Amino acid sequence: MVTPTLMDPKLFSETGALVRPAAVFRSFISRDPNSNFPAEAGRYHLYVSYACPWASRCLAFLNLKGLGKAISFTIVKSVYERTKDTDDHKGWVFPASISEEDGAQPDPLYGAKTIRELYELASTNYTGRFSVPVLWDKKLKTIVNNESSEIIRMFNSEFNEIADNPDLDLYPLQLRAQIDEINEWIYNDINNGAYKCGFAQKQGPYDEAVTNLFNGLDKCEEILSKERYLCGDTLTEADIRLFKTLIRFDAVYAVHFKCSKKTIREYPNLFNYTKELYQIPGITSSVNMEHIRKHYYISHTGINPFGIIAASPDLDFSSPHDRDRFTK
Ligand SMILES: N[C@@H](CCC(=O)N[C@@H](CS)C(=O)NCC(=O)O)C(=O)O
Repeated sequence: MVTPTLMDPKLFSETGALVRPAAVFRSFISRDPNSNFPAEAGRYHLYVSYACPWASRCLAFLNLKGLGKAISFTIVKSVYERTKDTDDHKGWVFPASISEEDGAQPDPLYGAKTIRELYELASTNYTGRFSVPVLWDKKLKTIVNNESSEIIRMFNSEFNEIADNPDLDLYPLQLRAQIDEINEWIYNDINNGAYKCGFAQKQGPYDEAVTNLFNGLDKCEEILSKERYLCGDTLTEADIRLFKTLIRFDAVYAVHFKCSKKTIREYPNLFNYTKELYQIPGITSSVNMEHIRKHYYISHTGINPFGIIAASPDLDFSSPHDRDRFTK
């Protein structure tokens, strides 16, 4: 059986709207040493793509929390390739050597050629998507979790005894309700909203998605005109989640996904906020614009059949931003 990708017709409702399937591996790593998956240095490995907004937010958390020594990671190649000779599935693959593509690395654990192989190693009867991120347990040789919203929570709170940056809390108790509420509409209207625009198969669902997307961005612009971050003066998980969409927006989503009403650089607060977040070192190193641009324009053959990579706008996210104006 060939596992679906986002281009698969089964992932669309009868109205032609994209319906993103839920991740399958949902175990939790815990700080409790007696749990099934205790937080231990050297035990877990993160497989990610720089191109994928969901996977690369895990990498940002790993960097920000200072977990680089405790949790190893590997970056896949930017563009989907055939994953088996015997069927037509295309998905994430590893390079054969470190020199094949800048930023991508061979699988150091099993010499796997594809992410699919890892799913098949973890489960013999798996029928879901072969998606990244994959949080792998080297000891039990299995996937702990492949849902980024849960992986970032584990990185935030469960590894503090071995993290270099244990005091950074991106999901603080007093802001949890507010973060959850913001995440909900930002995910639906903006993070996944851009995908709903890009993969819509009928005009109606596209029109609805693009309206909701720009209403959502207008709402963020309004919040960020009054506050430094989405939840006030504290950087939180909600900001990292929004950032991963904003950094892709002008170079990819505006063109490739037809998110064309406005660019992020036309929103003064959103643009300066994107620059501020980009300039935080753990976030900078989670962004690779080459992988991002190549992935979307070349891998999504259903919406860009000739694989032409659109010219990049002239954007410098390293240039000065104005967000210090909120410093008290
Ligand atoms: N629920 C997942 C979604 C991850 C996801 O959709 N990843 C995409 C890349 S952006 C993927 O790996 N797709 C491969 C496929 O569909 O075959 C998460 O947030 O972790």
